[in-house]
Amino acid sequence: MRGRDSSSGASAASSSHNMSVLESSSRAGQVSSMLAAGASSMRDLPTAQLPHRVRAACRRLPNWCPEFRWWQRLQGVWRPLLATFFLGLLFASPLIWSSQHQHLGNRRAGYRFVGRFLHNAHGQPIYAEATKDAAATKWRPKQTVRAAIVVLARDSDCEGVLRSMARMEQRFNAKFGYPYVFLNNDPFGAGFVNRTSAATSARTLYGVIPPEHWGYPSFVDPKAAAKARMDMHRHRVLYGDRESYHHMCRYYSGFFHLHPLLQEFDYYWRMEPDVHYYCDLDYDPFLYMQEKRIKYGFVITIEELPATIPSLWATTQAFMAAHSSLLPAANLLSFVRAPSGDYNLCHFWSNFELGDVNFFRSEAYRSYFDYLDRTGGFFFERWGDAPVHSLAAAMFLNSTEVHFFQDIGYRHNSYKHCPAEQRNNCDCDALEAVAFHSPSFGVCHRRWRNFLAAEDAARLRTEAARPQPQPRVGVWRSG
Ligand SMILES: Nc1nc2c(ncn2[C@@H]2O[C@H](COP(=O)(O)OP(=O)(O)O)[C@@H](O)[C@H]2O)c(=O)[nH]1
Ligand SMILES: [Mg+2]
Repeated sequence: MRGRDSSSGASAASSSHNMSVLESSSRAGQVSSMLAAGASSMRDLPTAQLPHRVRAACRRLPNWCPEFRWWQRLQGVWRPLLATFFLGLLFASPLIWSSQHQHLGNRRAGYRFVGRFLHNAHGQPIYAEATKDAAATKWRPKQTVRAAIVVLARDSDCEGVLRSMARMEQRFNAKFGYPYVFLNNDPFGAGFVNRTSAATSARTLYGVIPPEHWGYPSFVDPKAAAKARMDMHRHRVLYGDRESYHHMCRYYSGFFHLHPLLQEFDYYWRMEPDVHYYCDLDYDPFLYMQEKRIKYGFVITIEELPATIPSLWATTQAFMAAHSSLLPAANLLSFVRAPSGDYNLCHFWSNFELGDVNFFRSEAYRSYFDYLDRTGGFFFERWGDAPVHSLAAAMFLNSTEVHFFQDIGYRHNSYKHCPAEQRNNCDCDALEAVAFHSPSFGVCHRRWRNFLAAEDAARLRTEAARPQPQPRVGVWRSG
């Protein structure tokens, strides 16, 4: 059976072979007659006229046929050139992929290796080794600046914090992987910890505020503070009646930078629940601040409600008189001082802040805060951390140390900054920024611009008045 089968199989194979030989010899005849009839080369032949092997390939991969014919048409160096290009693309694809998906980190371990060769806009490698601490499961970009995103919140703020985090990650932090530090006067619940840590691939740290940084100091009588809150309620002082709000403002004014969890950091970005970030941020603002020695960054500056700070300016003036040696000659006082000598109420809105933690740890700042605190103004009035930070910046910093991050689109409640220039994929209407900077809202932004312009003009005047160096003329001495 097997012999007969195999012989019949062999004869079938040989007959099909003979047929294909016949077919190909007749096809060869046709091809040569086509060529004789005027086709300049085989590449000009229609598919049906292609040689046997080519047609066989076309039958197997019918969609390839046109491409194949196109490939056949290539002459000279084009074939090796294109082949090299496609092979290069094949090998580069992991690199291209991982540069687009850096935030996936070690979930794509295969790409970690190629990631080591990627560098950010400042020339630093983007990837680093996985950390071995509690966040070992999380993998993060190399930290070139010791910086963190700082969030003061309660468990009840969780939903709002998650919304802010989603925007922060989308616009900035997925690329840079800075850790989050969450602070609370009560321990965070497991729900808050689990949900916020799942919202980022960066490290997340959770800290309880020491009671001595949140409660009443020994020199403030809580009963007197309660009475002051009732007065503020009667006079409709915004948030004046909320006891926890007073503690919050005092904490951000005097203590957040002393929290043990912040000791490993030099810079912070303050984030609040339910804020919006409208534009992509492709550079690292912390690195920018470090390189330019910027100590404080803002996006919105507005006027404070006078009823919240009746005696803050007088107390600040008294401090300046008592500690004049702490004030540098170049400062920002003319930005906050009205022509009358009063406080013009302009302050940097501190729900958005990019700052140098060491500025708040400095002797000058600490003594200013202690001076204010001793008066009890955080409890008997409703001093906000925003005017306190701003007045400190005005006294102790110069114009190169405070930066308006005009390219960061931001909204907190009803106030919004939408960049008019340097719009990087912004999801907000630039015209609204114009509305925001209109006379009714933008008075402090205008004052800031005018302040910088006046400084520039003064610098130019000083430079023009400086005696110009005389051209050096060679003196020839004889003998
Ligand atoms: N842990 C804690 N955080 C608070 C408390 N009060 C306010 N915060 C936080 O402090 C920040 C400012 O508070 P918020 O109510 O947004 O004040 P507003 O921005 O001035 O309206 C936010 O990050 C809040 O989550 C509090 O009693 N405990
Ligand atoms: Mg808020």
